[in-house]
Amino acid sequence: MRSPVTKWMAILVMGLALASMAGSAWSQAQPIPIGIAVAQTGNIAPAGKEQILGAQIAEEYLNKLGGVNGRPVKLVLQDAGSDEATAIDAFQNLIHVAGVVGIVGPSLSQQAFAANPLANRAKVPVIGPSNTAKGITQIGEFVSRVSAPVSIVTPAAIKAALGLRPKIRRVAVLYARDEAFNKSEAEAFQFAVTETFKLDLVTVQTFQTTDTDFTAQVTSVLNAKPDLAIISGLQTDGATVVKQLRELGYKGLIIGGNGLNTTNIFPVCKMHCDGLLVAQVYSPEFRSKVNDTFRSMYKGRQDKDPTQLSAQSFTAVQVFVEALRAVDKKAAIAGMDLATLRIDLNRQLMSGTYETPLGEISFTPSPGGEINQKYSYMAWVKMDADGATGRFVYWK
Ligand code: 1QQ
Repeated sequence: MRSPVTKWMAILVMGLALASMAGSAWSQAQPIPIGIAVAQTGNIAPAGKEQILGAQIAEEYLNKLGGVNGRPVKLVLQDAGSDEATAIDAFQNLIHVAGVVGIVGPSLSQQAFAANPLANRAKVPVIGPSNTAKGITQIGEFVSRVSAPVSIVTPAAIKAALGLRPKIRRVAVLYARDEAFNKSEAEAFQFAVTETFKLDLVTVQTFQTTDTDFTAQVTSVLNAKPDLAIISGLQTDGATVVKQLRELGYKGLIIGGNGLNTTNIFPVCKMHCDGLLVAQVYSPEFRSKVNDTFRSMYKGRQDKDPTQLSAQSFTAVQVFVEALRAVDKKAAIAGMDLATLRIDLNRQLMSGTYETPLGEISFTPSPGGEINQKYSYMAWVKMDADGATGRFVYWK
């Protein structure tokens, strides 16, 4: 293993070499590097896997269509881990060593608040594939996201729950207090409960994403007698809260936040996942040319429908590639230095409109970068009789 000092020396030397390259024009045949800095390790790695798959399908699909006007793109994968330090390292590497034109990542909002400022200072465009906390795009003008923020998604889930059970009045919220995303999402849920829908917030319980026993919180929730429980956690902790709520006798509806928006929860809450409501900004059933193709390419690899996380990372890569094509048409990328290309690419991507698996999307004007998206959905979890496998069932 290399020592940290040796590692950073190597990065510095390679970075200097790249900096001198950045001044010269790109060769025509060179694939265009796009950085993918999502979780390959740590507690959110299962989400990162889905994101990498979506990005790789986009790479294959877009290169088959000619890449950037004849020149292929190439994903550069760098493990952003599940913490801030690893995400920062990944960003440094992609920006200064790999010389990517832009970055898709990181997986968590918590990491984005730490790593995105580096990219913003270096004038490297970052597209958040799954960062939903309030304040992400305010990090700077080089930061955008294809993930709808919590303020949009959370009221839709409560509205759907009320549609199913109009008599709901008493609401409990449980959330992970150690993640920026969960704090933001829980705040948005609470606002929707008390202000938008004028319901009674009967208890708010917090936990840590590393916790495994939620008996104390669940007991407090049961004592408060809610008819709706809302959980904002990540995959394993969030699904364990669902499981323990049911095991201890909770019978009401449960809404899961974006952290539970994955089939990876099924092995954790098993049959207790059944009936869980999760708001969606992607549906595999959305009919369009690009989504039909994405869905069938995904099914070819996984034998199941794509998840929102995969669709969003596909979309982020697609946005980069379509914006690169547009930049190249205005002034050939082949004659451009990397620093100029990154700035032009950011400007271009923010102003485009894209037909993606998420539907038609665009971004709020600079320095906005917030996604404009037409469609949203609700889904509930339907587990199979064996309690081991299941699926999300969508409705509009
Ligand atoms: C965020 C999220 C996570 C659930 C993405 C994996 O929404 O961190 O903002």
